[in-house]
Formats: sequence, C-alpha cells, structure tokens
Amino acid sequence: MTVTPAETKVLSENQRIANELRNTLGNAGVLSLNFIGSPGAGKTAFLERTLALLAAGTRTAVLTGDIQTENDANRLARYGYPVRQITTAGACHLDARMVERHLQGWNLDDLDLLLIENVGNLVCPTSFDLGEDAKIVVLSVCEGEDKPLKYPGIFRKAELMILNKADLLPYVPFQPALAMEYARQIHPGIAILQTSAVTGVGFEAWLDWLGARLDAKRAAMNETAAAVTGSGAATR
Ligand SMILES: Nc1nc2c(ncn2[C@@H]2O[C@H](COP(=O)(O)OP(=O)(O)O)[C@@H](O)[C@H]2O)c(=O)[nH]1
Ligand SMILES: [Mg+2]
Repeated sequence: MTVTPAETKVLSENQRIANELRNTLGNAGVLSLNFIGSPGAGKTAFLERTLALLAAGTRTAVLTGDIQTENDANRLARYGYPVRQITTAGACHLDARMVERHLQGWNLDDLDLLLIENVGNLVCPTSFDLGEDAKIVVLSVCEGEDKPLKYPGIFRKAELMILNKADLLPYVPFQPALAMEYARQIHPGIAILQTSAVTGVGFEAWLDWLGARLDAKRAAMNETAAAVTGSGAATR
C-alpha cells in the first residue's frame, strides 16, 4: 500500500497526539484497550458482558465509536459505568484527537480501565494509534477463517484475538483451528481466546487476561511512584 504525503502528515500528527495520550493515561495508571473488528463481530456485545462481569471496584469507562447513532453507547450505559459515544460522521476509524476530546471532563486518576470500541472495520482503525496499551481484534465465526491472511495488519498489531460467537460453531462450517493457525502465521505470539458474548463461554479466561493486565499496570504505576519517591529521598 502506498501512503501519500498528505496521509503521512495525518498519521504523524495522530502519532504525536497518541504519544501524549499514552503518557497521560500511563501517568494516571489507566489500562487502555482498543477493540477492533468488522461490523457485527460482536464488539459491543462482548463489552456488555465484560461490564456485567467486571470485578467490583474496577473503575472503568467506555468510549464507543460509530459512523452514526448513539445505539452502542445506549447499550453499554446500562451497566452503570461512564460511557461516551464518538460519532465520526463518516470516518471509518477513531483517531487519537477524538479520544482525547471525549476523555475531557473525566478524572483519569479515578479510572483503572478504559475500553475503546473502534468503528467496525478491519483496515482503517489499524493505522491509527489511540495511545492504547493493547489492540484487541474481535473476529466472529461467521466471517471466514482466512480473515487473518486477508487483513494481516490488524492481526499483526493485536496482542489478543477474540474469536467470538463460539456458540454458533455447531451451525457454521467455520474451522476455528484453521483461523487460529492463520492468525499465528501472521503473528506467532498472538494470544487467542474463543468466546461467546451470548452464553458467556470463554469469559473466565478473558477476565483472567484482563486481570493480569490490570495487575501489571498497577505494578508499573507503583514502581514509578517508588522510583520518584526514592530519587526524591536521594536528592534530599
Ligand atoms: N450468537 C451470537 N451472537 C452474537 C455474539 N456476539 C454478538 N452477537 C450478535 O451479533 C450481532 C452484532 O453484535 P454487536 O455487538 O452489535 O457487534 P459490533 O458491530 O461488533 O459491535 C448482534 O445481533 C449480537 O446479538 C455471540 O457471541 N454469539
Ligand atoms: Mg458495536
């Protein structure tokens, strides 16, 4: 794919804002996850079940992106966490500026976790860093095993692949082993979880993954605080 000079400028400006966002979120100890997948893969349903199951005391906020409508925000708001819809009015992806703007007014020090549902698309959102700690690709068993080969960019960048709608496996000819093999061809280290946002299958493993990431974020935050205190003491 060739990138025009105008696109390079847009991407480098996005990167600048994303780097600032990553710093700001990191300083506040917020784990930020960017969910990317086709329209209908089940991103919102996955996040809904996640919010329903989150450990008490996990201070969470959600941003959800779509070209039009507040539908997903309305679905996600039922779980009692702060939610904001980002409507992109035509753009096929979220960018770092949109995230920065929609975080305004939220005290990041009061948050542990920021869940970002990107606009449904396997291509465009891949190029736009949102300052997240990890990208998570959501693929459903209705979409074909070869998606990792056709859209390698997002599978290369994602730390975790959620293979959603596992409850439909008895009814579709989709071969999960093949989809996982293709994903690992593109990204050998990718973590993979099979889930169903309808039955809850796989959510225990997902919450373990999430819990480990939240613990790691907390530990990094404590280490930074200890280092700052330590260096302060050393200079006294
Ligand atoms: N059978 C089944 N349907 C699902 C699952 N997850 C989502 N869906 C359905 O798939 C459709 C699209 O889900 P949605 O969450 O809106 O997808 P999004 O566009 O990726 O946010 C809805 O009708 C959901 O009820 C799942 O795990 N199993
Ligand atoms: Mg959605």
